[in-house]
This record gives sequence, structure tokens and C-alpha cells, in this order.
Amino acid sequence: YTSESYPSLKRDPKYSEISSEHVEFFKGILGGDTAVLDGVTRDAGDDLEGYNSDWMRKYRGHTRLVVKPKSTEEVSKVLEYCNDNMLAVVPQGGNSGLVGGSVPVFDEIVISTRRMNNIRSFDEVSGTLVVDAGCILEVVDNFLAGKNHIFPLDLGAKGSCHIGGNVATNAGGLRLLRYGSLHGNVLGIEAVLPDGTIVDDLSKLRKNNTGYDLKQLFIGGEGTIGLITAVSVVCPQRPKAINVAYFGVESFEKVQQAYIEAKSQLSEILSAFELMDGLSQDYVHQVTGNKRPLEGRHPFYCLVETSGSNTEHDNEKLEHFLESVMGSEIVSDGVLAQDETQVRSLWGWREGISEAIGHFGGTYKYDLSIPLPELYSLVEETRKRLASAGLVGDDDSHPCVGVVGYGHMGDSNLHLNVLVRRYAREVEQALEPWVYEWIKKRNGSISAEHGLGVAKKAYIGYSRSETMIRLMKQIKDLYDPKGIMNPYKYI
Ligand code: FAD
Ligand code: 2HG
Ligand code: ZN
Repeated sequence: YTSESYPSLKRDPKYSEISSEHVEFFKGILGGDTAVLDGVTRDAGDDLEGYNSDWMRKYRGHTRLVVKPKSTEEVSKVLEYCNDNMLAVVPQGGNSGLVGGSVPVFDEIVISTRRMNNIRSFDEVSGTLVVDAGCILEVVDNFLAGKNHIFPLDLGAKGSCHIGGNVATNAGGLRLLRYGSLHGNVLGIEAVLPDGTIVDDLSKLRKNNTGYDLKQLFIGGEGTIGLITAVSVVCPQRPKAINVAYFGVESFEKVQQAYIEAKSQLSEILSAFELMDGLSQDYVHQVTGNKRPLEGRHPFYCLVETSGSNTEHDNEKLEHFLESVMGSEIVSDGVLAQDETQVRSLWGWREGISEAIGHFGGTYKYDLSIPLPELYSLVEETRKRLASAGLVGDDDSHPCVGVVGYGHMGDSNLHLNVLVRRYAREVEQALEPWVYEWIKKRNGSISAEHGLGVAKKAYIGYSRSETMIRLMKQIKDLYDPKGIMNPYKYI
């Protein structure tokens, strides 16, 4: 049978359907009751909905079974049994992914990491943290705050996403500019392969040049070759001083000049340089009702954060930066956060965009790496394209509400979001593959940080060569010869 969310996909009959015998096996090893979300869940009515449906309510699967192992050994038993019985599975963390990768397409079993949530160890000298995959990012960061350290990743979904999910998507987030990617910060991984093999590569070493670095395959692998059960991560000292400036800019040309100035004047203390266009801030204002940080309206806004060890020194530097860019008319107006509450509230204007724009219905999301000089042209061209197709307008007869652009300017990463009243074929057809062709022409990436999942499955060829795709398929076949791990997704 086919799925209404994925009209072009058909359930592969090679996978078994779940039987009561399977459920009995899982109950035997995990415990739990069919009616309770505990260990094994089956037909638990509404409770399954949260596992079947993604954050955007765009992708929906039909799983009948969610298993929640508590340990690596339990994951190993579950996967081995699934592999022997041709039962397809989807690893799921906080289910905050934005490409439909974390939910089943048909009736794949969801393996949730929810109950694997122990902080295993932390070494204050090296900053090395070892955690179970199901730990929530914010919980881990709060734990680290008590130890004067910080997790080297932060993002808007921190209250729900799991560390395992972050690593599986190689999430980038708000401070990649400062702390770098998880490919560098993750020191070790413990994972389970589909046949139940436990891969114990939970190294705590910064340096280890002993052959292929296989853990990297799990980082950003999106659950297609194995299930990550634990990770060790190197965490920096928590900065003593965090300062934030928020400012309005009249053109994208000037945004680029402001970025050059920020790098040059703030250098070692710069920890984020984020971009928000005027429309994105209008929507945040409209939905939250919060007072705007600046009077008047500007076509672009930037949020600059510094993280350092001396509040006075950092404050002075940021103040001087703002004065200088305003003096040279690069920036029209700006404000500095005076305390922690203001830091949080200014960040809200950036971090709150995804949630605010979700209030209008749905969103077509494009998460793109684009050479900086052309980063914003795509937003303008998309607006023109949808307008000339008659798809965007103020009333219900138009599917599109508007087009916003924002993102991690410091990483050349644009989030192009098309807000719709309802998901509609004609909008998708106007945007895809046009957006991907646009990206390919500029040698960009069709997924900077969210991954491919099912959303970009058909488009990987716009960013990867045939040779690269063939090598990826060979790796998939080697690790998951029966193809039970997260099927129907990008590989
Ligand atoms: P899930 O959504 O549960 O899963 C994501 C993928 O990883 C799926 O393919 C799943 O099968 C796989 N997976 C999950 N756990 C495991 C595991 N233990 N082993 C193997 N595979 C696994 N992303 C960014 O990069 N930067 C951002 O700034 C950012 N901001 C966001 C803000 C909001 C409000 C939201 C909703 C999302 C945002 N994201 C961002 C998307 C981001 O990918 C996720 O938030 C996060 O990294 C996914 O973690 P998760 O635990 O929710 O994973
Ligand atoms: C962000 O940077 C996230 O806010 C989400 O990556 C982007 O919702 C999006 O498109
Ligand atoms: Zn992002």
C-alpha cells in the first residue's frame, strides 16, 4: 500500500508486518504493557500519534509499535531480532528533525531513545562528557552549567532534541561559528548495528590517528547504518561573559560589511552572527505580540553575540563595534542587551522564528549553504517566482502567506521558509527542483544542517556526485545489508 504523505513511495513487501508474536518478544525483553507507553507500546491510541508525526505535521507514518529500550544491550537485542525477522525500524530521539527522517513512512517500528537518558561521566579537567543518546540537550547543558562548562551546540529545539538525534543529524545550530561542528567535537561513539553488534568506539581521546575514523559515518548518518546509544563530546569552559547586540540594516550588502566588521573588531570573542530578514521579524512580532527591540522597521536584522571571560572588556568591545558600524552608516539602529533577561529576549527574536511562522499553517523549508554574496538573492527570487505564479496573497484563495529568509550568516547557511496556509502540490512544484537547481549552479548545498531525511531524498544528486552516492550506498549495504535501518529515506 502507499502512504498519503508520500504518494510516490510504496511499502516494500520484503519487510514483515508486526505480529503479536513479535510484540510478545519485545515485551519479554523490555517489559511493559501494550496499553502503557512503557517499554513496548502497541495500539495505544493517541500516544502513537506523537511518534508517527513530525514537528511540522508534514510527514506522517503508521507505526503500530514503539519500543523504548533502557540500555545499549536492550537496543542490541531489539535490533538483532528485527534484523532476523525483517522488521524495519526508525531510530527516534526528540523528533524535532525538519526533514521527515525521524518518523516512519509506513509501519516501521520506532525505536525511541527516550529512556536512555543517563549522564555517564564528566571530566572537569579535559571537559570530556559521556552521555546516553537519549539525554535532552537542554538537560545536558544545564548539568554542564553546574560544572562551569557548555555543550558545544545550541539550537532552538534544545528543550526536546536528544544528543543522539543531534549527532545523527550533525546539527549545526547557533554557535557553530565559535565551537565548530560535531564532526570535530564528538570524540567517540557507541552504536548498535542492525545485526545487534555493539560498536564500542566511545573514545575520549582528542587525537587518535589509527586508521579510518568510522564514528564520523554515524555523525550525520541520520540513523541509516546503526543506532547511536552514547557519545563522548569535548565541552568548552562556560564563558563568563555573554553579550548580545541586535541591529537593523538597510541592505544585504551592508549586512556583509557588518559581518566583516564583526569578525575584525570582535575576533576571538565573536560567538554568533545571525541574520533575520524584516518579514521574519514581523511574523515573530505578530505571533508573540512582544515589543520590538528597535523602533521602526528595517529590511534586515542581525544578532551578534560575544562570549568571553571578561564582561567589562567584552561590553566595551561590543559597544565600540556598534558605535563604529552605526557611525559608518553600515548599521541604521542597534541595541545592546543589558542583562541576562535581555540576552534571552533578543535571542527570542531569532530562535523563535520557526515556531512563530508555524502558526500560519505549514512551511516549506529549505536549509541551504550558499556563497555569502548571493545568500539573500534566493529569497528575493523565490518571492518573485511565487508572486508571478499567483500563489502568494493575503486571502485564503492563495496557498502562500509569504517568504522569509534568515539563518546562520556566519556559516553561509540560509533558511528559506515559504509559509503556506496549506501544503499544496502547486507550491511544491513551483519550488522544487527550482530551488535545488539554483543551489547547484552556485555549488552550494541543498542541506546545510538539517539533513536529507525523506524530504530531500530525491534531490541528493544536486549536491553529491554519482561517485559519492555510489560510495554511500556501498557503506549502507555494508553496515545494513538487509536494509532495515530507517528505510525509504535518503539512501
Ligand atoms: P530526531 O528528530 O528524533 O531524529 C532526527 C534524525 O536522526 C532521524 O533521521 C532519526 O532517525 C535519527 N536519529 C535520532 N536519534 C538517533 C540515534 N540515537 N541513532 C541514530 N539515529 C538517530 N538543526 C540544526 O542543525 N540547527 C538548528 O539551529 C536547528 N534548530 C531547530 C529549531 C527548531 C525549533 C526545530 C524544531 C528544529 C531545529 N533543528 C535544527 C533541527 C535539528 O535537526 C533537530 O532539532 C535535532 O538535531 C534533531 O534531534 P532529535 O533528537 O529531535 O532527532
Ligand atoms: C534555525 O536555525 C533552525 O532556526 C530551524 O535550523 C530553521 O525552521 C527552520 O527552517
Ligand atoms: Zn538553523
